[in-house]
Amino acid sequence: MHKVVTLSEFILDRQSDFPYATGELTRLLADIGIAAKIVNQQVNKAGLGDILGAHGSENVQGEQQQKLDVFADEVFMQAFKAGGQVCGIASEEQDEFVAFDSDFCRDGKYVVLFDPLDGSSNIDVNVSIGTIFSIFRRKSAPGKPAEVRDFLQKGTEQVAAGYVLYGSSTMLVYTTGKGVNGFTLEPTIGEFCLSHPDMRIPEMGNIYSVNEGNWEVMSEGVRQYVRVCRERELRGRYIGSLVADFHRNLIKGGIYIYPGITSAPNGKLRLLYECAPLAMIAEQAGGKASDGRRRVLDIAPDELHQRLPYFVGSAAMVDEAMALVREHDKVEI
Ligand code: AHM
Ligand code: MG
Repeated sequence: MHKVVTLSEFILDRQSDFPYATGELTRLLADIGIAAKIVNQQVNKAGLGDILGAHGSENVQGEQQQKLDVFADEVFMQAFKAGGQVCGIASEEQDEFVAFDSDFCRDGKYVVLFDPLDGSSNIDVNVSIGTIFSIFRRKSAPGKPAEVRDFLQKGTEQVAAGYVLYGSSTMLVYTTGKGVNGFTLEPTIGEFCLSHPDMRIPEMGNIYSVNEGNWEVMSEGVRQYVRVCRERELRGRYIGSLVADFHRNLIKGGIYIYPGITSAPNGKLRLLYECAPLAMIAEQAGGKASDGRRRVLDIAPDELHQRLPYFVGSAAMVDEAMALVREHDKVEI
């Protein structure tokens, strides 16, 4: 029998990757693993909400059923608040960043930006959803409340990034800039176990993921690339949950595209807690991520909830899409 390596063991073993590490990032990553397990438990019984509610007995506090994305937001936020390594967070669910005001948290070295439950329109129909997170070292001085500049950092500054996929099994995939590793939750022991060590995305894949319902409102460059994919008879696969589409393409090879469209020239996805963290994972696995002109990780954010067109996945596919976008969409570089 192989030795099973749990997430906590793995994180501890890797602490020495950071010569000056004091264990804070290690603890922070471990806290993310715990929050993920709590959210997973609720996600797995999402469909039971009404049944249990009707019986009235299961919700012991007699509380109203909470929306799962709000629940996930609170679970992750509380985990970061309780850990003491994080001085503030920003979340898709909250308009402004939150600076944690206890003395304990003000000393925290890190900020976390996250999308607590991405693809939430898929919750009610039992389709995979995910959590995405991005961790930066703060810019402001420790001991003071977090400031907006702590959050508006380029993707290249991320110290760690990852996602949790609540799918047919639950996985946590993360990077600290030294490759990508994936862990699968083993429900019988309640632990994430290393299942996908050193993940690499194939240079070229045969999957393209784009909402072709947007065909009429996407740019000619993107259409040209989609035509190339169709001519090659690649597989069109679009779940509508970024984490799930990204994860499949990471393993099998492929490209995910959410382009700018007429009504939303910057597309739909958010730079800081959707695009940049997955771009770090993609690059660490040998892939690429671009907004059509620029490497996503080089983009300096202007605001917390900034959106951008997104092309991510196998390096050769992203390059080819970029070449067509440059040729047909007359973008300035
Ligand atoms: P959300 O953050 O509101 O859940 O939106 C993000 C999701 C992604 O997971 C998914 O890839 C995309 O929106 C799907 O959008 P569309 O339905 O426009 O194709
Ligand atoms: Mg989202």
